[in-house]
Amino acid sequence: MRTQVVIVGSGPSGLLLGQLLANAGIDNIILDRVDRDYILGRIRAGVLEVGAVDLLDRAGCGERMHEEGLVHDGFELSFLGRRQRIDLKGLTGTSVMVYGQTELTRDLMDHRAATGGRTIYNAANVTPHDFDGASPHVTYEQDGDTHRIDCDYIAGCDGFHGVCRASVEDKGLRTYEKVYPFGWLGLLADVPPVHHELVYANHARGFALCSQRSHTRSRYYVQVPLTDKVEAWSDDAFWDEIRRRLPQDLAEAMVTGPSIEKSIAPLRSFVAEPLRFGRLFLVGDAGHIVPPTGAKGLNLAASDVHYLFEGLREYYADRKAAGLDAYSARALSRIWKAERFSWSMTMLLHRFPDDGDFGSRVQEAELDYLSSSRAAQTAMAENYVGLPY
Ligand code: RFL
Ligand code: PHB
Repeated sequence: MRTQVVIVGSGPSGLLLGQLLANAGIDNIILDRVDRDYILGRIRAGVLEVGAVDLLDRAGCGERMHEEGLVHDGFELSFLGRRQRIDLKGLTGTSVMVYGQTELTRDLMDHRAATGGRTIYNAANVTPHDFDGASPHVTYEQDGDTHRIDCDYIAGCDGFHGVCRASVEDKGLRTYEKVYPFGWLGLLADVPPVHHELVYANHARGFALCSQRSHTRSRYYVQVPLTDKVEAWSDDAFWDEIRRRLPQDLAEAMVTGPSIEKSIAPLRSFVAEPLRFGRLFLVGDAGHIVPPTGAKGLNLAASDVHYLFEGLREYYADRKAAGLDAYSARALSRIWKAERFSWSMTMLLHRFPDDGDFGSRVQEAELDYLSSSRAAQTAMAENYVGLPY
């Protein structure tokens, strides 16, 4: 087989890139090691920046998001029993869109299927070859046969545990990493959200987040030790714990119900540099991870896709490589700012076992300062709604 761009990974970055390329007349094939239902079973992000919303529109896949997504003009911080609203719209003129990654992925998959895009699921042992030489190609195995796809470029959209970054580890890749000493236990339930906006809670028992997917579906999280096992958390234990971490009025208003999904995710900050090795590009989680506190993971995947798509489009339209040459530096400049923001939100809102009471008091002072300073709120709001592409 031959195509212009092989995309490894059928998550949000691979699908978004594939659709933008297809719309621009650039042929591409997506390979994933698992199948569509497995990918759609993963419950992940829920907040889209305006840049990600625009990109989904440009891909031609934004219709359901605009119908069913919820536009949020602000969010709340809670601490010491108090609640402080961050007025995103008032401070920045911009809002965010609450729309689940699962739904966005489904929209992209359906559109790709309807427009005849080629996706190969259950492709085993996907391997990129000769991307620093003259004949880049990707091999994979399926039904006992090995297949080969020749191409011009390879987009590594295969997530944190993918093969693309692994294949450049001995080629001058540099990595930066911070692992946090706790995880998030998340619960999804068909109950109305406790509040119409998201609430991020700093509490002596640990962080909590009240998020949502719709007016009837809620997504809640609590900080837990990494040693906790999800099987040991009953739904009742979860509901009791999150209520303890919220101000009394919210705790009393919370509607509980059986979970649809429950899982524990570790928190990590990670950046790989550079993001280009010859004709191979790293995109989204393949190149970087943020802790979910700032809701930036999916949004960074979208900005990477934007930069890479612009480079590829320019290359195929005008045979100019300037955009592709600039991809790594442009993407990393935005990535590091989102890394900084996600790290600072994580440090502000979680209990760190080694930081003791001093750490808690410093957090409280910062939250108190935020409550009284429009400048501090503006800085937080600007980063939360997303820095410009
Ligand atoms: P994805 O979504 O991980 O998709 C990668 C795809 O590549 C496939 N793949 C391979 N295919 C072929 N060969 C291989 N060797 C392959 N290895 C992997 C995988 O099957 C998969 O389909 O990466 P992408 O597209 O870059 O998208 C990034 C986002 O998914 C990610 O940034 C966010 O979901 C991060 N994230 C969250 N972000 C938020 O903003 N808010 C959240 O609440 C939030 N929760 C989460 C998350 C990420 C999690 N992970 C990665 C464990 C919760 C979890 C559990
Ligand atoms: C979510 O709804 O899953 C979500 C929202 C905001 C975050 C993290 C996760 O910061």
